[in-house]
Order: sequence, then structure tokens, then C-alpha cells
Amino acid sequence: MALERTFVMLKPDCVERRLAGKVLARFEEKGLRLVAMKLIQMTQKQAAEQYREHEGKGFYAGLVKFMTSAPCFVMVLEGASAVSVVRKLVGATNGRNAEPGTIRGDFGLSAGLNLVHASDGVERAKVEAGIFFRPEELVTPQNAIGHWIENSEDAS
Ligand code: IDP
Ligand code: MG
Repeated sequence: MALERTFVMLKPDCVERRLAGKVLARFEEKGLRLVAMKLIQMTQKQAAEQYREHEGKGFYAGLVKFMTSAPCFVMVLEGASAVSVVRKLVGATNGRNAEPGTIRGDFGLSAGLNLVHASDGVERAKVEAGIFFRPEELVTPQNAIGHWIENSEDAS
């Protein structure tokens, strides 16, 4: 079992449609742990770094415009095989092809406005997290209240 971290964005369509809580819940319910999360207004520079691999493609300009148009949540999630697990939860790129039960399959009909971004590899996740977070913003989980959750003790 490989404990991994992956980088995820709830895109502007997700936030504007007030689906951020629902989508985050899918990741939490699966058992993934939040290591960092914040609401940002993406800059042109961040969008250019994030989507460099797609430069030159027909949808690139529209993609950058969309991602910088309104706030999105950026986050780092941790869990067993987090990269592939999250990609499976997110589903195929185009909402019209994505399987029911996946986030894109359940909530969208678009190829571009597809609610979520999720990194496609562990190394890529590190690079992408570095575009949006300073290292000290990634909180190392301490399990400090694990005994409380497991034993249902009263916090005091
Ligand atoms: P992924 O997000 O499933 O990894 P990529 O192929 O890496 O998909 O594309 C990155 C993003 O670019 C997609 O999530 C989507 O927002 C946008 N995109 C990809 N293909 C298209 C397209 O054919 N039309 C419009 N937007 C697209
Ligand atoms: Mg991709």
C-alpha cells in the first residue's frame, strides 16, 4: 500500500454551482485526508504553469480564461494510492462520457467545465501543489484527536 498525496482543484464551475461541499464530501467519504486547502483566484501565471502541457491545443485559451475567471478551491489530499483513486472518483474528462457514479459523470455535461482537476501522477502532483502552495501550508497530519474519534470520548 502506497500512501500518496495528490493535488486537486474544484474548478470555477464547481464553486459557482455551489457544489464544492458535495464534491469535497466525495473525497472525504472515500477516506482521503485533507493536507491543505484554500480558495484562490488563479493568476495568469499560475494558469500558464498549471496547463503548460496543453499549450497550442485548440481549447488552451478557453481553458486559461475559464480557470482565471472566478475562484476555485485548490487542495492536497492524502491516502492509499491517492493519485489513481482520485482520478477514478473524478471520471473521464468529458462529462458526457464519464461513468455515472463519478463526479464528472454525475454533475456535468461538458468537456471543459468539468468541475474538478486531479493530478495524473505523484511527481506531477508535487509540481502542481508547488504552483499553489508554499511548503509550510501542507499540514502534516498528526492524528492528535484519533483517540477521541475512535473512542467517542468527550473533548476536554
Ligand atoms: P483531465 O482533466 O481529465 O486530466 P486533460 O486532457 O488533462 O484532462 O485536459 C485538461 C483540462 O482541459 C480538462 O480537465 C478540461 O477542463 C480541458 N479540456 C480538455 N479537453 C478539452 C476539450 O476537448 N474541450 C474543452 N476543454 C477541454
Ligand atoms: Mg490532465
